[in-house]
Formats: sequence, structure tokens, C-alpha cells
Amino acid sequence: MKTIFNDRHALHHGKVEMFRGQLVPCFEVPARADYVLQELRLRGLGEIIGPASFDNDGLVRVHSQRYLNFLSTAWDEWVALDPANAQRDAIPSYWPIRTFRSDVLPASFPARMGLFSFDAGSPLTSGTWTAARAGACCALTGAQLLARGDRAAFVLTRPPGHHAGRDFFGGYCFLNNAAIAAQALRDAGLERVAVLDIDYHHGNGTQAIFYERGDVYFASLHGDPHTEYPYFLGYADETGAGPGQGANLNLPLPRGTGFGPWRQALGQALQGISAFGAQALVVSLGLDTFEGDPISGFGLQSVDYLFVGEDLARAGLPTLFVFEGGYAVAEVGVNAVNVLDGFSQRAG
Ligand code: 6XA
Ligand code: ZN
Repeated sequence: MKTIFNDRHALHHGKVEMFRGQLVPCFEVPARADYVLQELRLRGLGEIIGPASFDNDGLVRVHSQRYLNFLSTAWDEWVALDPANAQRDAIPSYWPIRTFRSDVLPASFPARMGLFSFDAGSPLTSGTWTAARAGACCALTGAQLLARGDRAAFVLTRPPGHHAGRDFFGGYCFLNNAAIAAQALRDAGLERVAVLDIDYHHGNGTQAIFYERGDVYFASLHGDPHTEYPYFLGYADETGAGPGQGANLNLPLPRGTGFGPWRQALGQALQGISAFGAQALVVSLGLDTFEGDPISGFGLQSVDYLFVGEDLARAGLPTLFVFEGGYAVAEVGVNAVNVLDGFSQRAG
């Protein structure tokens, strides 16, 4: 299995995030991807390549032009507000909640930060756009490999993507890599594509992007949003709308869930994907289901990820893994590569 590595990922390097009223050091750090890369090399899991180059067409298929315009110039606008900002992360603090307008694009940069985001935990830094855009190119490269016949590929990138919607960032995510890959597979001619999100947190961005579409199935197992981030989406009664009715499956699980019941839910999601008739699978691969994760609450152990990989291989679909969350930094490499290893052993 080839890995497409985003060698510009470290250009996104948040210093602090807002956590329960305090600015705390970021959990989503460059070392995460470096640990995974190191483990991939150690275990010789396959060739590691860089992204091919793409224009913005594949991004515009998923994100609005006005959001991409904002993201690509955001850092310069932030520094233009005050040269001292060059040393500080940009963090939003005003949001157009219900009854406010979101059709107007305010001239104020802080106002636009709020218009295009949903939390204060996702600092935007000098290299965020460059890193996120290179990550999206990795996702497009992965989709291309699958469309040309590879059985599987792994997109190793950060910042992650699954919380990012058509025109907003949040949850450490700016461009939705998994959605961009799924759309690219559709555009390459596959008629039905599935996204399976196994990150601890519900992939609200991916769900929203495909919610009214019958050609892309979204299934997610995640911490119950009644108590877990992102709180406002990810409930079991969200089953899709319009032509997408029945093409969205949420399996929220209580904090404290261990591998047994988690794996059962995985089986249920895979059943849904098979019944849908997907021709390819994009996996939002978060490793924050690990028992040692500092911000999550499931109990998976490192060895369990080998079985996760095996179960995914048994679905028998061309599969693109896309790296998402996972903040037990020293273990995230072993856990991610265990999934890929389990998959490869089973897939042959
Ligand atoms: C709130 C928690 C953000 C979770 C990000 C994540 N600051 N998403 O791991 O998958
Ligand atoms: Zn997560």
C-alpha cells in the first residue's frame, strides 16, 4: 500500500487552542504525523510518495469559492491587522449564530473568522493554508491511485479534515480531505462511494457535505454527541435528506466503550456500506479511539487496530485511508500502522 505523505504538514503549527476558558498548548501537533511516518518506515509498509500537483478544481467540488478565498488570504489579513500578530495564532471569537446573517461577507477580518468557523479551538497559523492545500492534493493523489486500480492507499497528512464543512473550519480541520477524495472518486467515474469515519469524534463536516446526496454514503461511529464534541451533530436520527435519505448512518457510542461493542458497531457500518453498493471506500482514520488518548473516551488498545484493519479489508473494496485525529502522540504511529498492516495482511 502506498502512502501519500504531506511533507508540508509542519507548516501548520498552532501554538494554543481555547479549552474550557483557557488557552492551552495545541493537541494537534506536527509530531503526530512524524510518528506515523517513522513507524511506516520501520515496518516497511510500502512506498512513501509525495502528492501530485493539482489546481483548485478538486477543492471547489467540495468547498465554496468564497471560503477558499478567505482561507488562502487569512494569515496575511491577520498580520495586516497588527504586525505583532505574526507571533500569534489567529483564533475566532464572534459567530453568526441563529438570527444573524451569514449571506453578508463583512469587511472585518475577525467577523469573517467567525463566519467561516464553529469553534475557538482551531488556531489558524502562517502555514495553515499551504499545509492544508498540500494535504488536499495528497487526498486527490490517493483518489487517483484508487481510480487507476490500486487496492488501497494511505493519505498521511495534517491538519485533519473531517470537521471542515463546505464553508467552515473547526475541530482542527480546514479542508475536508476525505470528502475531497470521495468527490474525486465520483468524478473519476465511480457511481457509488462510501465514507466510513472511525475517528472518536463525529465527522460533522463530511456528513453535512454529502447529507442530501444519494451517491455518497456516510457512516460514522463516534462518541455520543450528547456528551462529546462536536455536540451539535452526529445523532442516530440523522439519516440523510432528499435524494440522500437513507445514505447517512450515525452510530453514537457512550464514553467508555471498549473494543467489543465498538467492533460490533463497525460491523453494522460495513453492512450499511455493502447494502448501499459502494464501489470504493474512504476511511476517515482517527486514532483517538485509543484508550490513552488525552481528549477522548473509548478504550481501544494498540493490538485492536490490527483487527480493525482486517475487518476493513474484508469489505473487499478499493480503500483510501485518510489520517484524522489521535493525540496520544507516542502511540499514534503504532496504532495507525496497525490498521494498515492488518488491512494489508488480510487483503493480500
Ligand atoms: C475540541 C475537540 C476537538 C476534537 C478534534 C478531533 N477542541 N476531531 O479530534 O476528530
Ligand atoms: Zn477526533
